[in-house]
Amino acid sequence: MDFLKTLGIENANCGTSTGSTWLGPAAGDLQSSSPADGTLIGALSSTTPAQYDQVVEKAQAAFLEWRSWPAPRRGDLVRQIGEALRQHKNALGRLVSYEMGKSLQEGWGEVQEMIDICDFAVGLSRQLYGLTIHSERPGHRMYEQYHPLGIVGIISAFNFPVAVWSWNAMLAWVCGNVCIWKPSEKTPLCAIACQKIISPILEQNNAPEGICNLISGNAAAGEWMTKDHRIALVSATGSTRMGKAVATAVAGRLGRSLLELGGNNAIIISQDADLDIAIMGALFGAVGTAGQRCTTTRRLIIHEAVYETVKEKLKQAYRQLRIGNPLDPANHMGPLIDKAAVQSYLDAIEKCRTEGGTFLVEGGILEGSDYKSGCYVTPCIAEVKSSYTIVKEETFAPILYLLKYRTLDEAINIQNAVPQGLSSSIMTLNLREAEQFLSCAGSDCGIANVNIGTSGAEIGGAFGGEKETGGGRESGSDAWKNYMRRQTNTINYSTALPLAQGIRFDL
Ligand code: UN1
Repeated sequence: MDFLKTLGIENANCGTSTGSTWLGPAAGDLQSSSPADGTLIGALSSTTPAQYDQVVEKAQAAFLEWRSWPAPRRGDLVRQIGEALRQHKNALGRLVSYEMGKSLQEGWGEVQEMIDICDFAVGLSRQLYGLTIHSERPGHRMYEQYHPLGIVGIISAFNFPVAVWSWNAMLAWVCGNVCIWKPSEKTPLCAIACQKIISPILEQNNAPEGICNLISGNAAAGEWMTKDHRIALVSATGSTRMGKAVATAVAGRLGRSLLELGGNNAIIISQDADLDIAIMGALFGAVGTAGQRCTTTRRLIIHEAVYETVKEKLKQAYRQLRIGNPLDPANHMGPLIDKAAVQSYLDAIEKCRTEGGTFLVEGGILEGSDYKSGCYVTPCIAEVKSSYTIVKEETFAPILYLLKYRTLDEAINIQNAVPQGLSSSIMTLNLREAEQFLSCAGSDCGIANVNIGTSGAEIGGAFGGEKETGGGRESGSDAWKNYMRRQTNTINYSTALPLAQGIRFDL
């Protein structure tokens, strides 16, 4: 595993860092195994409560200096991080693939997503625009400006072990914040690798120690941040259950949270669809990342006129899938993250069958020497009714549900009739259908696409969703505003003091 050496993490044993400094001693209590082959890749140490306090204090001190750096200078540091990520794209992409289990193509894609957000953030560092507003009073001027918040706590999930952190961190930094990252305990080495890539750049630029912090451990380490009034914003990615706990704790102290939670994404396939595009979009959406993206396609809502044809084409396409070691570029799909995920997949299949679902492509655990980690499963397809409870749940696994519709109104109702609201698509060449889907009476999701699948969003758009997806927006567009506080300024350059609303207050 030459990439472990290239990234300097063969002997990673610390899990807490304030930038270039690693806080010991190393306990080795947190272990990371590859779902690809079951190998123990490394052991590191969970952050202790005392170390957490040290990190927060460093971060607070660093903020006082960092916020006064001109934003374009902060952007230049992010530009250098983007350059370093380009140099490490191969090795870091391999580590993502090995520690998380996604295909190598997707591992590299994830690092590319980090590079893209760096470029985006560099441009932003020369913008961060506010508005000017006309005052009702003579000789007065109004404007609004944006200031950094302070410490941004980032809780990230195993499925995008590096990219989603970078969406948050790169924007937070150019905005003048400092970050504390608590990665998933299932993918800690990816986080350590990022810290090691970035720390020489921090040193070369004399950036204050404490702008780029890492803490490690299980959910408890994340909870410290949600309850800590010193953490101005907690940005959390993960399940709806986790998000509700974060939202409640942060709201209890009137802090800010930014949530990117579960999805239950559907593609509507109309009778006017280009079926080749529809099948490829559905295939990547459903089996890419082994169904472990928040944007994974979980439901296909298919017009009755093309239902049988789509079924046949899907069956054929699924037969051609290659499942195996994610580092082998010939494979489309790797393992699930761990055995608990395999169990959830089996439970969902069982539940679907009990509710009356019929399986068009059967699921199951793959066995044999290539699959010795026990985490490899077969992607499956079931015909269901939208009333089934399992169809309303997000199971982080490659299970695709098929539903039939007659009118577009009915299809849109089915698509919206789940608690989650992240991503959605329609496959149609019919302009009227596409526009109805995109109208306010159409999809209720944060992302709505035409003739592309539900997953694989570009970083330039705001990313996030409605309802139980949490309502947050990260990455592109004006998502940067989440990382800043807005200040309205009114300046009087006249020789009088007129009051707003014409109020008289004379002596
Ligand atoms: C996630 O699964 O948490 O749109 C993020 C996509 C990726 C990001 C997914 N760009 O599928």
